[in-house]
Amino acid sequence: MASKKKEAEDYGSGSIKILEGLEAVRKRPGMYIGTTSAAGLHHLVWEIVDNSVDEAMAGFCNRIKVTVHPDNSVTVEDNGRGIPVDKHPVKKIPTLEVVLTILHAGGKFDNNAYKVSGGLHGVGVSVVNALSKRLIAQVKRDGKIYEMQFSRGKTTEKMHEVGKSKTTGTTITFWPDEEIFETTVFNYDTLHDHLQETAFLNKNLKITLTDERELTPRTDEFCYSGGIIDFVKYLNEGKEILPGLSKPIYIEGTSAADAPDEQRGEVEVALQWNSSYTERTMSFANDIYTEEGGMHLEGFRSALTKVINDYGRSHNILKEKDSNLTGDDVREGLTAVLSVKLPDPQFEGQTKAKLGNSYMRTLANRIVSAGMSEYLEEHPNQAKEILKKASQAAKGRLAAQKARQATRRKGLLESAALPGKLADCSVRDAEMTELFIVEGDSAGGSAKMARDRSIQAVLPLRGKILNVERVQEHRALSADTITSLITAIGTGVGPEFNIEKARYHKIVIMTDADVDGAHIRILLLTFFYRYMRPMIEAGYIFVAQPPLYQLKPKGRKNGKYIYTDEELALEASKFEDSSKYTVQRYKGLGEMDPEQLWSTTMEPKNRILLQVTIDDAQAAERAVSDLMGTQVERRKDFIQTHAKDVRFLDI
Ligand code: 0RA
Repeated sequence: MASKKKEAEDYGSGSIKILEGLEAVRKRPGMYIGTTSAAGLHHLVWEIVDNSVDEAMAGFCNRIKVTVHPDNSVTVEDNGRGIPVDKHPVKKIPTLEVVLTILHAGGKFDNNAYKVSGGLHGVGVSVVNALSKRLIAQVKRDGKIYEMQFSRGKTTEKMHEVGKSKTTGTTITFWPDEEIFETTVFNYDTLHDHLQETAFLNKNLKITLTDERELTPRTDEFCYSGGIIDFVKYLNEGKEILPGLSKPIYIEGTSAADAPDEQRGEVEVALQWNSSYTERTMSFANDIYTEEGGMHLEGFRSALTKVINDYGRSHNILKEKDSNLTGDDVREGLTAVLSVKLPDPQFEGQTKAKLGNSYMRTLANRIVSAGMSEYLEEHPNQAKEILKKASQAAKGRLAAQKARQATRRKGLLESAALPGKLADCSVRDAEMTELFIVEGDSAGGSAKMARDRSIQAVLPLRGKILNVERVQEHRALSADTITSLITAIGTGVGPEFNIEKARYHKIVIMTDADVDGAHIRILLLTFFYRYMRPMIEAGYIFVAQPPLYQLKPKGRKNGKYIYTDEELALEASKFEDSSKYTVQRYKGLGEMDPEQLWSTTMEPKNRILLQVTIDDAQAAERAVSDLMGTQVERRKDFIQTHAKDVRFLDI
């Protein structure tokens, strides 16, 4: 009797502590999930999925299903061992309850070497519980199905049996709390990209994503038998691969068998060069994307540079007179995925996305050096191609240096050397001024007449601008359209880039509403993305939205401007007598007179500008190279999806 009473008391005081813990999460959600914006909302899904991935890494799970339901709840189901349900030796309540209600109780129970959930965001499933207005956990284990329910972290149904099962696994369904989150609507693309990445990083793990919010549910399934090799192939899709390298190079290795626990780790990397001039290396530690790089990346890079130089020298491809290839030279056109696993990752840096464990530099360096020199020795033809590509990069680098020096010298000599076609504004305060980049001389003429010349400058571009994705820097920097753009904007590019020198804080791309206009817009965005990315990040780049139609009652001079096809359809559905209206379609900016161009597209109080942002550098980078590929569809996609994301009413 006495001992039973004691147990009940323990349980009681324990629960109070539990509630205090989860109450803290609700009071300061930002401390646990970073933000309560859309990013924080999706974080809830990553938290649960990471736990399932840990089961997979430990070898007990090979399938994860994520489902978004019509009421914006999410179910994550896995076929792992199932969260233990027996009484917790210390807390004296079911372990399932401990995992869901005690902060940081996530994975303290097993000795799985490497964990995603212990990493950057490893705040535990209990945080998801605290931030959900409702959560149901089901566990299949020991032949039975157990269930437990919660609301805002508080138990609403104690653990009980709800059925029998021959299999094992965990299923968690949660309803994010509107009291906490700015939005509770999940974004399919965000889920898609993250889960696909997780599948690439965990060979043979099958992850399905289903969206039941659509009339016909959308499903994607990700499962890659090649792991990061498939990841690299995917990143290089649509690109021209260096001859002989259609199979990515793959290198893997682990720490020595006698390494102490705190120096243990695994390194794997897949790499493949394409004919472009940009590098795309993604690095991960315990499946967490290390956007800021870190020790593992440093080790990989220094090994790659040294091994390629050594091979070039010893095989007399690099001659005595040649200087060494730089890191940038050997990485030109490289696509690589580097993935390391370690027991206790330290994440540092501004966004805590930089791996700090210094032994990882040594380990990655040793493994990549050994693997890469072996590869080069065994594949002389591929080695020759890689050296050729890097040597061309070195030549290009020297030429670009000269070209940049030339533009700088020009700038010094003729300090007012603005491009001749630029109609500049009179106000000099960049914060107030705008530069309209306009397609073609005739639209340029209209825009020059239409503008408010005190704060609006106009730069007409003749013809298509160069596709900077396809040429080396020195060629881009010697093309007229590009140099006039750079001088007009004033920031310079490359090492000389300085956003403080921007002559305008709004750069507005204004092109026709047709295919050519879309193409020019994409080329300009690519230019800004590759050469002036901080301008996008600062929110300085915009896309103008001219009207597509004018709807006029017959016999009248003025009508209503229509900006989208949806808007036109909506208007048309209200016509009582369609013969009383005419619809004029504007194909180009040139069809509008200056007055119309001003009032519909340029006048600050009426116009709609789309602000171009990069909130997801990864998606943007892929989109930019996609749209330079051959598929017109993808280009259209970029403009449509990205332009929509950045809709911005400028009043
Ligand atoms: C604690 C201990 C063990 C597994 C788990 C938690 C676990 C958590 C989640 C969350 C989602 N899916 C999960 N699967 C497992 C180890 C279990 C054991 O030793 O049997």
